[in-house]
Amino acid sequence: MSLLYISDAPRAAAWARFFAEAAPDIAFRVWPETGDLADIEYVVAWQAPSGLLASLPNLKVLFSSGAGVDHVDFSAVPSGVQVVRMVEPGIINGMVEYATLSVLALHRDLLDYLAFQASGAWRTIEVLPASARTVGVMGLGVLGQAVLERLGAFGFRLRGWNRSARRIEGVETFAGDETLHRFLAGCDILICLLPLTSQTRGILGRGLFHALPRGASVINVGRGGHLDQAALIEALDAGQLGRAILDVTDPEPLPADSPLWRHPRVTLTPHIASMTQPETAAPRLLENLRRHQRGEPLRDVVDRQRGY
Ligand code: OXD
Repeated sequence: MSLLYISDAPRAAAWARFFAEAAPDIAFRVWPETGDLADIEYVVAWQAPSGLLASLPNLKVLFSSGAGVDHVDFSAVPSGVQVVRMVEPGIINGMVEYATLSVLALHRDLLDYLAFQASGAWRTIEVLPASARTVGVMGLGVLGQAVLERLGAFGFRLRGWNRSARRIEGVETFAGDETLHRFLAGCDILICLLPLTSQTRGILGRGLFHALPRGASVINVGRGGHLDQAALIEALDAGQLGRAILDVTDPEPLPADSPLWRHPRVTLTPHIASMTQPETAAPRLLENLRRHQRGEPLRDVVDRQRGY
């Protein structure tokens, strides 16, 4: 029985070291050194080379090496194969750090102060307590909940929106499309942590921006496909939105001629908010794989119908 790992060489080396020590019974293969294709029961990949999965007669589980699975072509994954998202402490901590960094930068007007400094201006903006601001998170999965928990420690008022109902202590939660505008109406800072599906594509668009209080800011750490870029620029230029912090764009990398690069109220980072960390991801994946071997249900399985 073997596991095929598909990624870059430095990551592969870290994963291989872990498996050699913690699971010597599993043959750890690194693409393209597959060994006998019939031996492969597990694949770990961001994107498997086209046609590969169908050529593995005994494949049982495809583990995504990232939290999102919108890049997976489900039509190329044989129907009996389960797909599992990567949910591991390294990804969660990275996202909590990035969301906290962004919310505090907006809350404490850091981006304005960087601009004041660049123009040599000694200017102050009234300092508000965290309790005067409401932060709303769209998408209340593991990442969204971890972000809310950390932000709560600063004293922000918290809201969350999710397709299905969730109860989270200290957070005013909303469920389903019919509550979206009520949720948005109270958010000074909005964080998008939704999965990208046909229902959420373009959700950060004109209607949503106008449902936010005037001057609200948006942080997108979901996917570039959630955002209507033209609507964002229009809302920023009209003053409807204060600022946008974007870690993801569509396409990636962002083309050099995109107006987002130079917009004075857009802050961009190149999809680095959070990354799978081999030290924490490999043990987590092995634990899940062992569950599968024992015939127990896998954790973090993707519902193909829903797409997340
Ligand atoms: C992920 C990502 O899905 O890095 O893990 O975006």
